[in-house]
Amino acid sequence: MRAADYLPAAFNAAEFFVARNVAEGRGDALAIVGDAGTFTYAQLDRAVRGFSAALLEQGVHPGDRVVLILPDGPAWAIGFWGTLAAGCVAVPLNPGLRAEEHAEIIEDCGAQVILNDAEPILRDAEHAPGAYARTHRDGFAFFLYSSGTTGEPKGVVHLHHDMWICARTYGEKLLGTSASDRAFSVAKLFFAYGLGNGQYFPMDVGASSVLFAGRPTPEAVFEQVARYRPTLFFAVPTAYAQMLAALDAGAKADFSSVRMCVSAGEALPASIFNRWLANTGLEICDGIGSTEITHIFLSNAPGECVPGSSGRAVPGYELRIVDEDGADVGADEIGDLIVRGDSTMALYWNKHERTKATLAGEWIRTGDKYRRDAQGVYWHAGRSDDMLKVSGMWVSPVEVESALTAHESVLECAVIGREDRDGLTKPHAYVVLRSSGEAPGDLAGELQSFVKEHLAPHKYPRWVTIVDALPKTATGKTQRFVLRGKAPVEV
Ligand code: 3UK
Repeated sequence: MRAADYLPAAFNAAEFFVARNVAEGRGDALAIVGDAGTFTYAQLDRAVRGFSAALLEQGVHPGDRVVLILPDGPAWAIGFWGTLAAGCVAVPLNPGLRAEEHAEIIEDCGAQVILNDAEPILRDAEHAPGAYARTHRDGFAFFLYSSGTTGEPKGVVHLHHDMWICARTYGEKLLGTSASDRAFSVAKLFFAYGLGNGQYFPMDVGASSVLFAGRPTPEAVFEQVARYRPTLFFAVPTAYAQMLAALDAGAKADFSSVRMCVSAGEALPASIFNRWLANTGLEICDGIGSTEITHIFLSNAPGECVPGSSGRAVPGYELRIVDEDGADVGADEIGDLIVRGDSTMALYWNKHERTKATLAGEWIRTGDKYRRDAQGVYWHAGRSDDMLKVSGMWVSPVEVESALTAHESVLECAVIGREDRDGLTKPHAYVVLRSSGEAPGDLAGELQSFVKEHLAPHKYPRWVTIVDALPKTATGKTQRFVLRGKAPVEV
C-alpha cells in the first residue's frame, strides 16, 4: 500500500496521532498512564501544541533536528510529537549510550536542540498553544539511529507518512487495535519497535499506553502489568526468557488482562513460545521488523502462531526471497529477504553509498536470510552480514573485536554468535594471546570486564576461548564461519 493513494499532500503525523483523537471526540480518553503521570488526549494535544509553540519561539525552524534523550514517560511523548507538530525532525536516542556515542550522533544529525531533561519540556508544554505545522506527508519527520557493521551509527530517515502506514498494516491487521486497548512495551520508545508499540499503534485508535521509565527487570514488569492491566504486551525474546526464569524461581505474575503478547528484535525460539504458553496461557506472536522499515512487516498472527517461525507477510507488504542474481528461490530454499512497503526509510542520513546498497527502487534488502516452507510460512536463517542481535540490540563482531584487541594481552581475536541455553544468541570471543604459554589466572574474566568498560553492556562476550591461532583464508581473512561450526564451550 502507498501513502500517496490515501493521504493528502498536507499531512502532519502529530496532528493525525494526537489532535485527531480530540477532533473525533476522544479528548477525555486516556492517552498515557504510568508512574510519571496520566494524560488524556485533550491534555496531550494541549501540551504538544504548547511545546511546539515554545520550540519555534526559541528560534528553532521547521526541518531542524531535535534530539531526545529521555526515559519513557509523558515528557518523551510531548517532546517527540511536539517536535513533529512544529515541523521539526525528532531524533530519539537511547539514554543508556555513552556520552561519546551521543556526541557522535548529535554531530551527525546536526542537532539544533537537545532535550535531555523532562522538567523544561513539561514547563514549555504550558506555553500558549500553537497550531500543527503544515508538513508534507513525504517530509522528514524523525531519524532513528541504528548500528552499522563496524558499530558506527546510521541515521535512518523516516517521513510523516511512515507511522501511518504501519498503523494501517501491522497495527490494524495484526494487532487489531481498538480504543479499549492498553499497550505496554517493555522495549523502550527510542527503539523503532517501542515507538510503534508504546505510541503510534495505541494513538492510532485512541487507546492508552503504559509508559515506564525504569529498568525492565521481570519483577518491575510484572508489577507494571498488575498495576496498569495492559491488553497488548510487547517485549524482546531475552525479556521473555528472563521473565520465565523468574516465574520458574517462584515469582508470581498476572497476565489476565493481556489479550496478545508480541515478540520482535530477534528470532523467538520455539521453547520460549511453549514455556510462555504453559505459564500464562498466552501465545507470543513473533514478528520481524526493522528500523529501516519502521516496524513489523512479517509476523505470526494471533491463533495461527507457528512456534519458531516468523509467520507470513503482514498485509500491505510484499516479500521476496532471492538468490545472488535476484531470482526467486524455491520453497524451502534459503535466500535473501527483500521487502516492498511504503513505511521504508527514505535514506540513511549522510550515507549515500549505504543508501544505494540497501534500497533498490521500492525494494529494500533486509540483510536477513530466510526460507519459506511449502505452507508459505517464513523461517529466519541468519544474517547475510556477520551482525548479531543480542537482547534485541545490535552487536557488531568487528566492534567487539576492536575492543578486545585494545587489551595488552590480545594479539588477535574473532567474535561470533553462539546460542545460550534458551536458544538466544550471545557473543563468543576466540582470542589469540600475544605471549604463548600459560594464560594468567582469570584472563577470560578480565577480558570480559575490559569490554564492558569500553562498550555498551549487552556487547561483552559471554564466553571467551583462548586459542593458538584463528582459522584464516589464503588471503588472511578470519573465517568466522569455521568458528561458528565448532562445538559450544561452556565457560
Ligand atoms: C532482526 C529479527 C528474526 C533481523 C525492529 C520490530 O528489531 C528491529 O529493528 P532493528 O533495526 O533490527 C532489524 C533486524 O533485527 N530481527 C528483528 N526481529 C526479528 N530476526 N526474527 C525476528 N522476529 O535481522 C532484522 O533485519 O533493530 C523490530 C519492530 C521494529 C524494529 N525496528
